[in-house]
Amino acid sequence: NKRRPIIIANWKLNGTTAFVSDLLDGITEQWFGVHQAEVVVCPAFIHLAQAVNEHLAHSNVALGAQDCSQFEEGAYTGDVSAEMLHDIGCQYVIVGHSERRRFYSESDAQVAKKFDLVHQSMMTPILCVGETQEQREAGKTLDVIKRQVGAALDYCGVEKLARSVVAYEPLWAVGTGVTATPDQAQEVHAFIRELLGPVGQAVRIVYGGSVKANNAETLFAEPDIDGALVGGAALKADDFIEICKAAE
Ligand code: G2H
Repeated sequence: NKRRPIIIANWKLNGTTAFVSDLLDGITEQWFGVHQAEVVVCPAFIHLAQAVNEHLAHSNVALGAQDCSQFEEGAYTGDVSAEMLHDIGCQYVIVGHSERRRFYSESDAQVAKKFDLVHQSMMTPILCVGETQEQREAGKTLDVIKRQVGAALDYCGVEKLARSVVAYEPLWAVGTGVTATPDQAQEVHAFIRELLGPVGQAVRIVYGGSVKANNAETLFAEPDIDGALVGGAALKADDFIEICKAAE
């Protein structure tokens, strides 16, 4: 396929300014070894400006945020809008991460609004979908995926999906050390591509959930896995760069 691989680092709730400097130094120093994959880093909101100013302004590493407000602006204390993220230099925003859905009860409708606002602000959303262990065991995996992708499709239309990244993150594999097998992931990735119809061929669908340097290559060998959303293993530059190289 002709889709360019994309590897996204989701740093979650980690780091200090010193940690962010060291990690970005490590990534940019080893960057010459990554030839093909597009690489995105998603620090916490408060470290975004630092990442742009100290490191990313002069590199090919793209910047993403881990979330954004479902509102455009106004009296929503604590929120950060898509427009603010664009203004500071973000190109990507993760929406609907399983941790947002799980710990903050984000609904499909809220995720769809965020997805739309990211587009309106000229950035690319990374739409996360995935089933729980119970849903998988009950044979409901594809129904759940269809509902989650369908919410964004119904609200925003297929043209916006065509200009997005989708991340499949089975909840039972997120931060647990258990990775979906390449077959399990491939089945869901192919299903998502099918849901998107003809435009699906151009959409990058990445896998997330305990991706490590030692399992990345077999995942990326699957025809519908176009990269990864990496949490824990993205907190060390060496490990993260290994994963980026595995996508070449
Ligand atoms: C899934 C993933 C990145 P981890 O949340 O979003 O994290 O690689 O630690 O499972």
